[in-house]
Amino acid sequence: MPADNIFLKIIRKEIPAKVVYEDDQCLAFHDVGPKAPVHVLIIPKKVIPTHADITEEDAPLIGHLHVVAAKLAAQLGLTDGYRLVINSGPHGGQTVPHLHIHLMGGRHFTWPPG
Ligand code: DGP
Repeated sequence: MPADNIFLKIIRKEIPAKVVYEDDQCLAFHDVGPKAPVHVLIIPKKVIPTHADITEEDAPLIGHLHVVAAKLAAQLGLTDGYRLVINSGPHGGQTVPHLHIHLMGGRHFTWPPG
């Protein structure tokens, strides 16, 4: 059994979150420490610790997360664009060991990232 973490607790409603979308496959909620005017996290309900743990059978689920991201971006008014980020593992800067897509917008982002 994988180690528990804060996002699994949010999925189980054991701790609160500002949820903006939920279905049987995923949950989306505002990041507790937003790095942009809009900063939402989209997470699968399936336990997938990191991007590196994705397998072929997860392809429809991962696609669904991106469809949800695009719909949320539109609903949240990000008509000038947005940035999706997936941090994976220590070098990727991942701090919560449950796969998540950062959806950020409402300001201009630079490249390369830090
Ligand atoms: P990452 O560094 O890619 O693993 O991003 C984890 C994000 O999760 C980070 O931007 C802060 C956010 N976060 C951590 N704990 C909580 C929490 O309890 N609630 C919410 N809403 N966001 C959290």
